[in-house]
Amino acid sequence: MKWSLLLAVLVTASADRPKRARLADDGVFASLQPQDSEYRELRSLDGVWQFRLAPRADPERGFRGLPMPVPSSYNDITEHASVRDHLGWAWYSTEAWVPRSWAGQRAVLRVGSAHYTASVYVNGALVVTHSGGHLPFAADVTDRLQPGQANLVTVAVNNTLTDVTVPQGRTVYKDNNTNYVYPAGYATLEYNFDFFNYAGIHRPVVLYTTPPTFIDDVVVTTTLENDGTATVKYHVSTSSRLSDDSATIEVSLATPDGSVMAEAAGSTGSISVTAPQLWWPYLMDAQPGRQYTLEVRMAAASGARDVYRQKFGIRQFSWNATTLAVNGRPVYIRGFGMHEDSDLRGKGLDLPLIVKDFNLIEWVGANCFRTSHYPYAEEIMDAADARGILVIDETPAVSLDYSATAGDDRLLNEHLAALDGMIRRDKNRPSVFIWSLSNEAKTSQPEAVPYYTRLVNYARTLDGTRPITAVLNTYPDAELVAPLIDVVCANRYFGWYSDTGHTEVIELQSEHFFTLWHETFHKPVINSEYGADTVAGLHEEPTFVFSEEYQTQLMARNFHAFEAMRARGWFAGEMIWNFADFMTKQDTTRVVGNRKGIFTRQRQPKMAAHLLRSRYWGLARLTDWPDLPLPADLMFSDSYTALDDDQCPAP
Ligand code: BDP
Repeated sequence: MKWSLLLAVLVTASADRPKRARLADDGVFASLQPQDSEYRELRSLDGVWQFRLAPRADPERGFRGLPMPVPSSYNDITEHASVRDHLGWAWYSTEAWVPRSWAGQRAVLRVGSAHYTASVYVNGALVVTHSGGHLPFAADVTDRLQPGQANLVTVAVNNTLTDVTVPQGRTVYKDNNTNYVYPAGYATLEYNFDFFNYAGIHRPVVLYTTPPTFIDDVVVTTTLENDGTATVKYHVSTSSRLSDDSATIEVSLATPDGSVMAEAAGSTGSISVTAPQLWWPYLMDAQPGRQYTLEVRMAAASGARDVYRQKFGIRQFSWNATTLAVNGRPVYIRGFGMHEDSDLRGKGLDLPLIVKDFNLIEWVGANCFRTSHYPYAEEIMDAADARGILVIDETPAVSLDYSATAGDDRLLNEHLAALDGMIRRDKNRPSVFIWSLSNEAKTSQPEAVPYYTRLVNYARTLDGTRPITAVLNTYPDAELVAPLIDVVCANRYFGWYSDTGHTEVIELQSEHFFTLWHETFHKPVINSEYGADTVAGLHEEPTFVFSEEYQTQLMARNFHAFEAMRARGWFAGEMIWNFADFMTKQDTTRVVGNRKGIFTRQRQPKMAAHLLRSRYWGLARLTDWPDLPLPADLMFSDSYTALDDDQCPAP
């Protein structure tokens, strides 16, 4: 490893460190997922990179060279609390061999995500800066890469959060505290959101080629017609490094089993599909997640050729004041709030974990999750598309307080950029059902109205085919943003954060609260979070907080209310918090993380998982598929879909 070159980068970096640049300024469009094709070559740079932390007081000096896996959060990989709790810049580097055959091609370096601010250098030259974790960014590195030799790739990431990052946080300097004594310059990062601020290169890093003139973006939308056919509309954009190269486009459409059924020419077009094989959610059809492929072929006057294969599903979402529907059939959400989180890798991409999580989602019989509280990896979204799991796709705007930035648009601009990146990245995904603008922002403050008006309008200009939500934790009488959105998602922890220990009030309170949401705003209402921290293996009967019995009892009480409201037609779904236990900052209210998982952090079921499984399968049978055979090993009957007082007696 050329440490001398890395140190040179470290030294120049402080001078040349970007202030803050939008992707459009110095990056390239990163929304098309990189793929190999007959005209493109994709190389993974994942592996063990060299890693150094920069001391906060002296960011030019890296120290402590360590091996570090990419992708992964760096926090839990070493034995040092100073790495776990590091605040500021961290430097990664690796060498990437580039074959001679890449000469004459356009080359792109793409980072799936890095948290929070990142600066990327190739052979010591800055090629792109990006702020915001959870979304991809890329740079055209054609002029920086040296084909036929090893190239030094350096990525600096900084986990510092401020009042104008999304999410927000702040560096608190404590050495002038009058009550406690601290070392000089002592500071910590403080934030209000309830998950660990993991940092590092979280998703794959790739180098890929395209021809000099290339396919830059593909947008596909589908509508179902009254005569049973479907219309597939597409739009292809191309770009060129050459000054005046013109390109022509041809497309062919392949069915889910791979047979080509239609051809068309032109960068914009519309294809009619008879007897479409619709994309359905899991347990709504025997074959959920069916996807077509639009093969896009480009031929340029210069002789350049490019091919990109875009998957999509033929399906249509609709919504009104009470109901959400897929392909004209009402859908009731049986879901989860989740996190990208696991032992050792933190928020780093982990394929065994992804496949296991989807196996568990299917095992439980869920049909939806929310990407709480940030857009998830493309590999997770691919699995949702393929397995028919609906997704509420959420920006990283968790617990925002925009009143702190009144009169300053930087926070809104950062939020808009994240929304833009998320919608552009995920627009073609059949699984993405609802766009969520934020989680638990201060939506009863007057500043919320102009702020959210901008967000909602922007989201609607990018995509008019899906409803919009913002996940709320206010009360209906104080809420100001709900009139702007299509679906009310509300979080509320009856029997946990209020009336702790008293499950007997849940049914009454839940029914009252969610009914008020519907009566006030006349929109479909989803309970987007409810739950209880539960230490796996802790048992208490009669129930006591933190025991497995308490979690299941709290759920059963909620199910009573959900059933009553579901019968009224406007209650559109339930999403338990959380799929699995997850890490948080150290806190007196968290016993090594948030324990509201139905599964442990290692993905083993708590008692609650079996209960939820019986409810979700029972619901699937009631709402979507009357003859659905229930799994033979289901532990309970599907009684929680048809509760009566004997099954859940009052105390
Ligand atoms: C909700 C938040 C979520 C938390 C949860 C909890 O949306 O991020 O983890 O509370 O306290 O308010 O468990």
